[in-house]
Amino acid sequence: MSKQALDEQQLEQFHQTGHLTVDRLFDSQTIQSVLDDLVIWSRDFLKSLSEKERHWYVEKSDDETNRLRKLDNPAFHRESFSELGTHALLVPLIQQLIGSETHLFFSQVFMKPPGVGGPKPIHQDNFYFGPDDLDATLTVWIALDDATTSNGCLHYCNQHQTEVLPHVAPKDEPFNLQIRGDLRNQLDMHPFPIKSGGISFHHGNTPHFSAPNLSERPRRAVAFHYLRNDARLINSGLSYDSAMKIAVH
Ligand SMILES: O=C(O)CCC(=O)C(=O)O
Repeated sequence: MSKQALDEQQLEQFHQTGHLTVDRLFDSQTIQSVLDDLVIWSRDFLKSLSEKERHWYVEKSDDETNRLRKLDNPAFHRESFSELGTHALLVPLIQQLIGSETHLFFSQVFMKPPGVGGPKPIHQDNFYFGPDDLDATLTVWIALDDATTSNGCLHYCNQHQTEVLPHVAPKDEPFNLQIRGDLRNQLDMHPFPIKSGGISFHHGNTPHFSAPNLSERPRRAVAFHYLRNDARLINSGLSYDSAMKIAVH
């Protein structure tokens, strides 16, 4: 395994735009073993859900199969994901972007089943996390399938944001926090397609969204969220269980 480092141009791009795409960091064998585990976990998880939980985790659709929209804390629950989030190819890049002493505090698998995978509205992760230092969080989004403009790749604003903007959520969808309408209309958003095994890094202040999956192909991805060890989440929109922290070396 040859170690990689981000070059000056990549670091500059991250600091200017708030995001950076790195193609094919992980090979197809590594990604396939994560996907195999995801299929098993998803099946078991769907069976275990109560009616109330289904509202949070399952896409609205008439199709009774394969409708899970997300899974929380994969890095805590599944070894395949904790290995990916602390992988020797990834850790040096995280350290270059936010510092050498960090931990993984939360992770999520985002799934967009073909045809029914819904949008993730425009938001800044730091609104959810509420860190005391806005530069201390980093999201590492790894494409498990090719993410394209038709199956719901991420869209980013290319202008680094120094502030966290006000967010609102629809009454029946507290998980869908989004930047207030008048403010989101001023943001210039662009799609960033990425192949399976590629990584999209984003700063916690970077506005991003994903569109619905209108294609016949799944779009699955895992997002790992890291925090510098000297920072604290003091004003979080959701609660994060500190017992689920994973050290990153
Ligand atoms: O994968 C998606 O559709 C949304 C991802 C996201 O919002 C995030 O990683 O912060």
